[in-house]
Amino acid sequence: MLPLSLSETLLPLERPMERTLILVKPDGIQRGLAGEIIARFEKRGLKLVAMKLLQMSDDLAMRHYGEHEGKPFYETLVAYITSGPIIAMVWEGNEAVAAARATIGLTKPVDATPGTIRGDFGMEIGRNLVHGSDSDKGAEKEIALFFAPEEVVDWNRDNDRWISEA
Ligand code: IDP
Ligand code: MG
Repeated sequence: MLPLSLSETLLPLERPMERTLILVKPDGIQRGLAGEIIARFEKRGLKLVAMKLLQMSDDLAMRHYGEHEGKPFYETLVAYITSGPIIAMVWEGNEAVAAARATIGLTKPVDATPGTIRGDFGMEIGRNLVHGSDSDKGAEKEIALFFAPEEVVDWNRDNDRWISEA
């Protein structure tokens, strides 16, 4: 196979890339697992386009987890997610939502496959370390809760052609 020409390597990707919101939850930060968790997404081939450390307010937590309002675990979920600092990130890539959720593993860590973040580091559903958007539409809404448009950086990764065929 011919090597890619220089002009091809410098062309921005034409395929629309999906974005997903990832949170390292307070237990991930408290346990010193933030670097390990971030490395999983980075090594997978997702591209980091936004990141910040913050402590979520009740208001932000209720907006982020609005779909769970009324469920028995809602109040404890809001208390958990606001209990300490989190790292919020936007990762980009082909089918980024599905790729990130596969990397994260099932909601209940005991059921999560070893090799996933929750399967390697988690024991209980109420301490499952990381959040990932569950759809493209959901990701768009969630990203807007945490980041202003100008905080999401559009950049070309030099080795993209070794991660993506497009
Ligand atoms: P997900 O994080 O895998 O998308 P969701 O069903 O959207 O899972 O639930 C959001 C979060 O709510 C979970 O990650 C977990 O922290 C918490 N949660 C979900 N179900 C329960 C439960 O039954 N007990 C306690 N916490 C729960
Ligand atoms: Mg969810």
